[in-house]
Amino acid sequence: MEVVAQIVSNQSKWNIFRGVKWLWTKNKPLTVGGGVVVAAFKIREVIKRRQRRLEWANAGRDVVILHGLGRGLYTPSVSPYVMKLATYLRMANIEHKMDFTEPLGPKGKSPWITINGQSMGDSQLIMDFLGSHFNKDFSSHLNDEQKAVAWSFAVMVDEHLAWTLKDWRWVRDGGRGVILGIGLRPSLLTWLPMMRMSWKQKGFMRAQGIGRHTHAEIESFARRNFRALSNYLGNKPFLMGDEPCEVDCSLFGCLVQIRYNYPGSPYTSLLEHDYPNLGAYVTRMKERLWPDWDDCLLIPNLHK
Ligand SMILES: N[C@@H](CCC(=O)N[C@@H](CS)C(=O)NCC(=O)O)C(=O)O
Repeated sequence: MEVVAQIVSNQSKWNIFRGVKWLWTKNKPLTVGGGVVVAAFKIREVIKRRQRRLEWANAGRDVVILHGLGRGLYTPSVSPYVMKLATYLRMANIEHKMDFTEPLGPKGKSPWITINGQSMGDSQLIMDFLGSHFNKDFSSHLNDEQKAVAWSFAVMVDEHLAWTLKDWRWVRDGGRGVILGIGLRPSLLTWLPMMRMSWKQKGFMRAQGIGRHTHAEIESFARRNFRALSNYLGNKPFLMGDEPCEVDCSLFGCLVQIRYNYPGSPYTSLLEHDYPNLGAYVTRMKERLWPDWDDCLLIPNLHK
């Protein structure tokens, strides 16, 4: 996937270079003027980045800054992985602040964190790190077999279900749900970056493998995941029993996107009608860990 991202970014750099070369042959003063403006913007951005880093480094001992993508109108973030980590921070009662100014971190992905001046990427690695740093283990009461099940479900949700859902979000829906979710109106101005993002995601999905299947095949995988999750959850309040644990953060992060940010998708009704225990689970997790949900939205309390 890194290779695809590299090709995409090299391609756009090459296009910019060709554009500048063309402008230089047509109008040199305009090219120089444009260059000065771009340089001024870049320098301003570098200064701002430095200031932000300094601010994050001084946030306080052991205060986590969670950097994430897309504060939404309906969910605190439109990213399942950001919701996963934000939910974990709440479950572990770790002091944290959200930041949406620099969503992509050291691994070029969202979320990432800054803690005590150090940055770190990947929701799972971050959770593992925070768990040992703050001495939190929500799965300690599980036996080895249950731990194996919990880990398998976490991997299924993060590395399979989430990818099947990307097919709806970025390919079938072309990013429309995301545009609406972050409070923008579908227009030429919003469609162009979304088309670029959608194209980029298609490349990732092809490299991962899921993007080589038909929509129907991908949807059947997703439905199989939902069935397995619903069957395993049964009448339990949380996936592994009476109390939420780490795997619930992954599951909630994914399912909550379906409930709020997948308008028109076949998955929304699946959650509410076919597997109502999963729908009730989302509500339960939200009430338990996000009592201030409405305050965390892009426009606080808009839907109250
Ligand atoms: N394994 C990573 C996955 C993170 C991920 O894929 N994040 C998406 C947002 S939902 C992202 O950063 N997408 C931007 C991109 O791929 O360029 C994690 O768990 O943190």
